[in-house]
Amino acid sequence: MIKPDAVERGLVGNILSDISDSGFKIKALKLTKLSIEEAKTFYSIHSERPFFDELTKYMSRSPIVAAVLEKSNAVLEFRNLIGDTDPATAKKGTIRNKYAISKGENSVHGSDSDENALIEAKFHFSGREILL
Ligand code: DAT
Ligand code: MG
Repeated sequence: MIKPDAVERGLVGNILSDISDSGFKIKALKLTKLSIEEAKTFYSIHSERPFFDELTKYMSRSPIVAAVLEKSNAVLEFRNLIGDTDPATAKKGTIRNKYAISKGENSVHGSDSDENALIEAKFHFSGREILL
């Protein structure tokens, strides 16, 4: 996902360009908006964390861009491209280093496993919206 802070600042083109330049193929793509309930479902793994309320309010405040990306070793490769959760420690040249505002408003989401990538792809897209 390209998160609200980045969509709000007109960074969708820059971020998709970084993603393509890093060799990812786009298999599904849409601009949409999460309701507070959808944000709570998407981030349910973090429901007991102190930042959950802040996180779900932020993720539902304005549009996001959802995408399914393909590359060999995609989960790890994408996490390398986006960098650490906190832009202050994200490596130079990573998307979060370049664009993120803070640990909370960090511009992009990446799945943390192949299993969760499939769950998250199905959360955002119907079968016919994902190109095989
Ligand atoms: P990541 O997005 O790098 O996988 P995560 O899964 O630990 O990070 O947390 C999910 C999101 O929750 C993260 O992108 C931003 C928010 N978040 C995490 N830790 C936070 C904190 N200490 N304060 C505020 N927001 C936080
Ligand atoms: Mg995570």
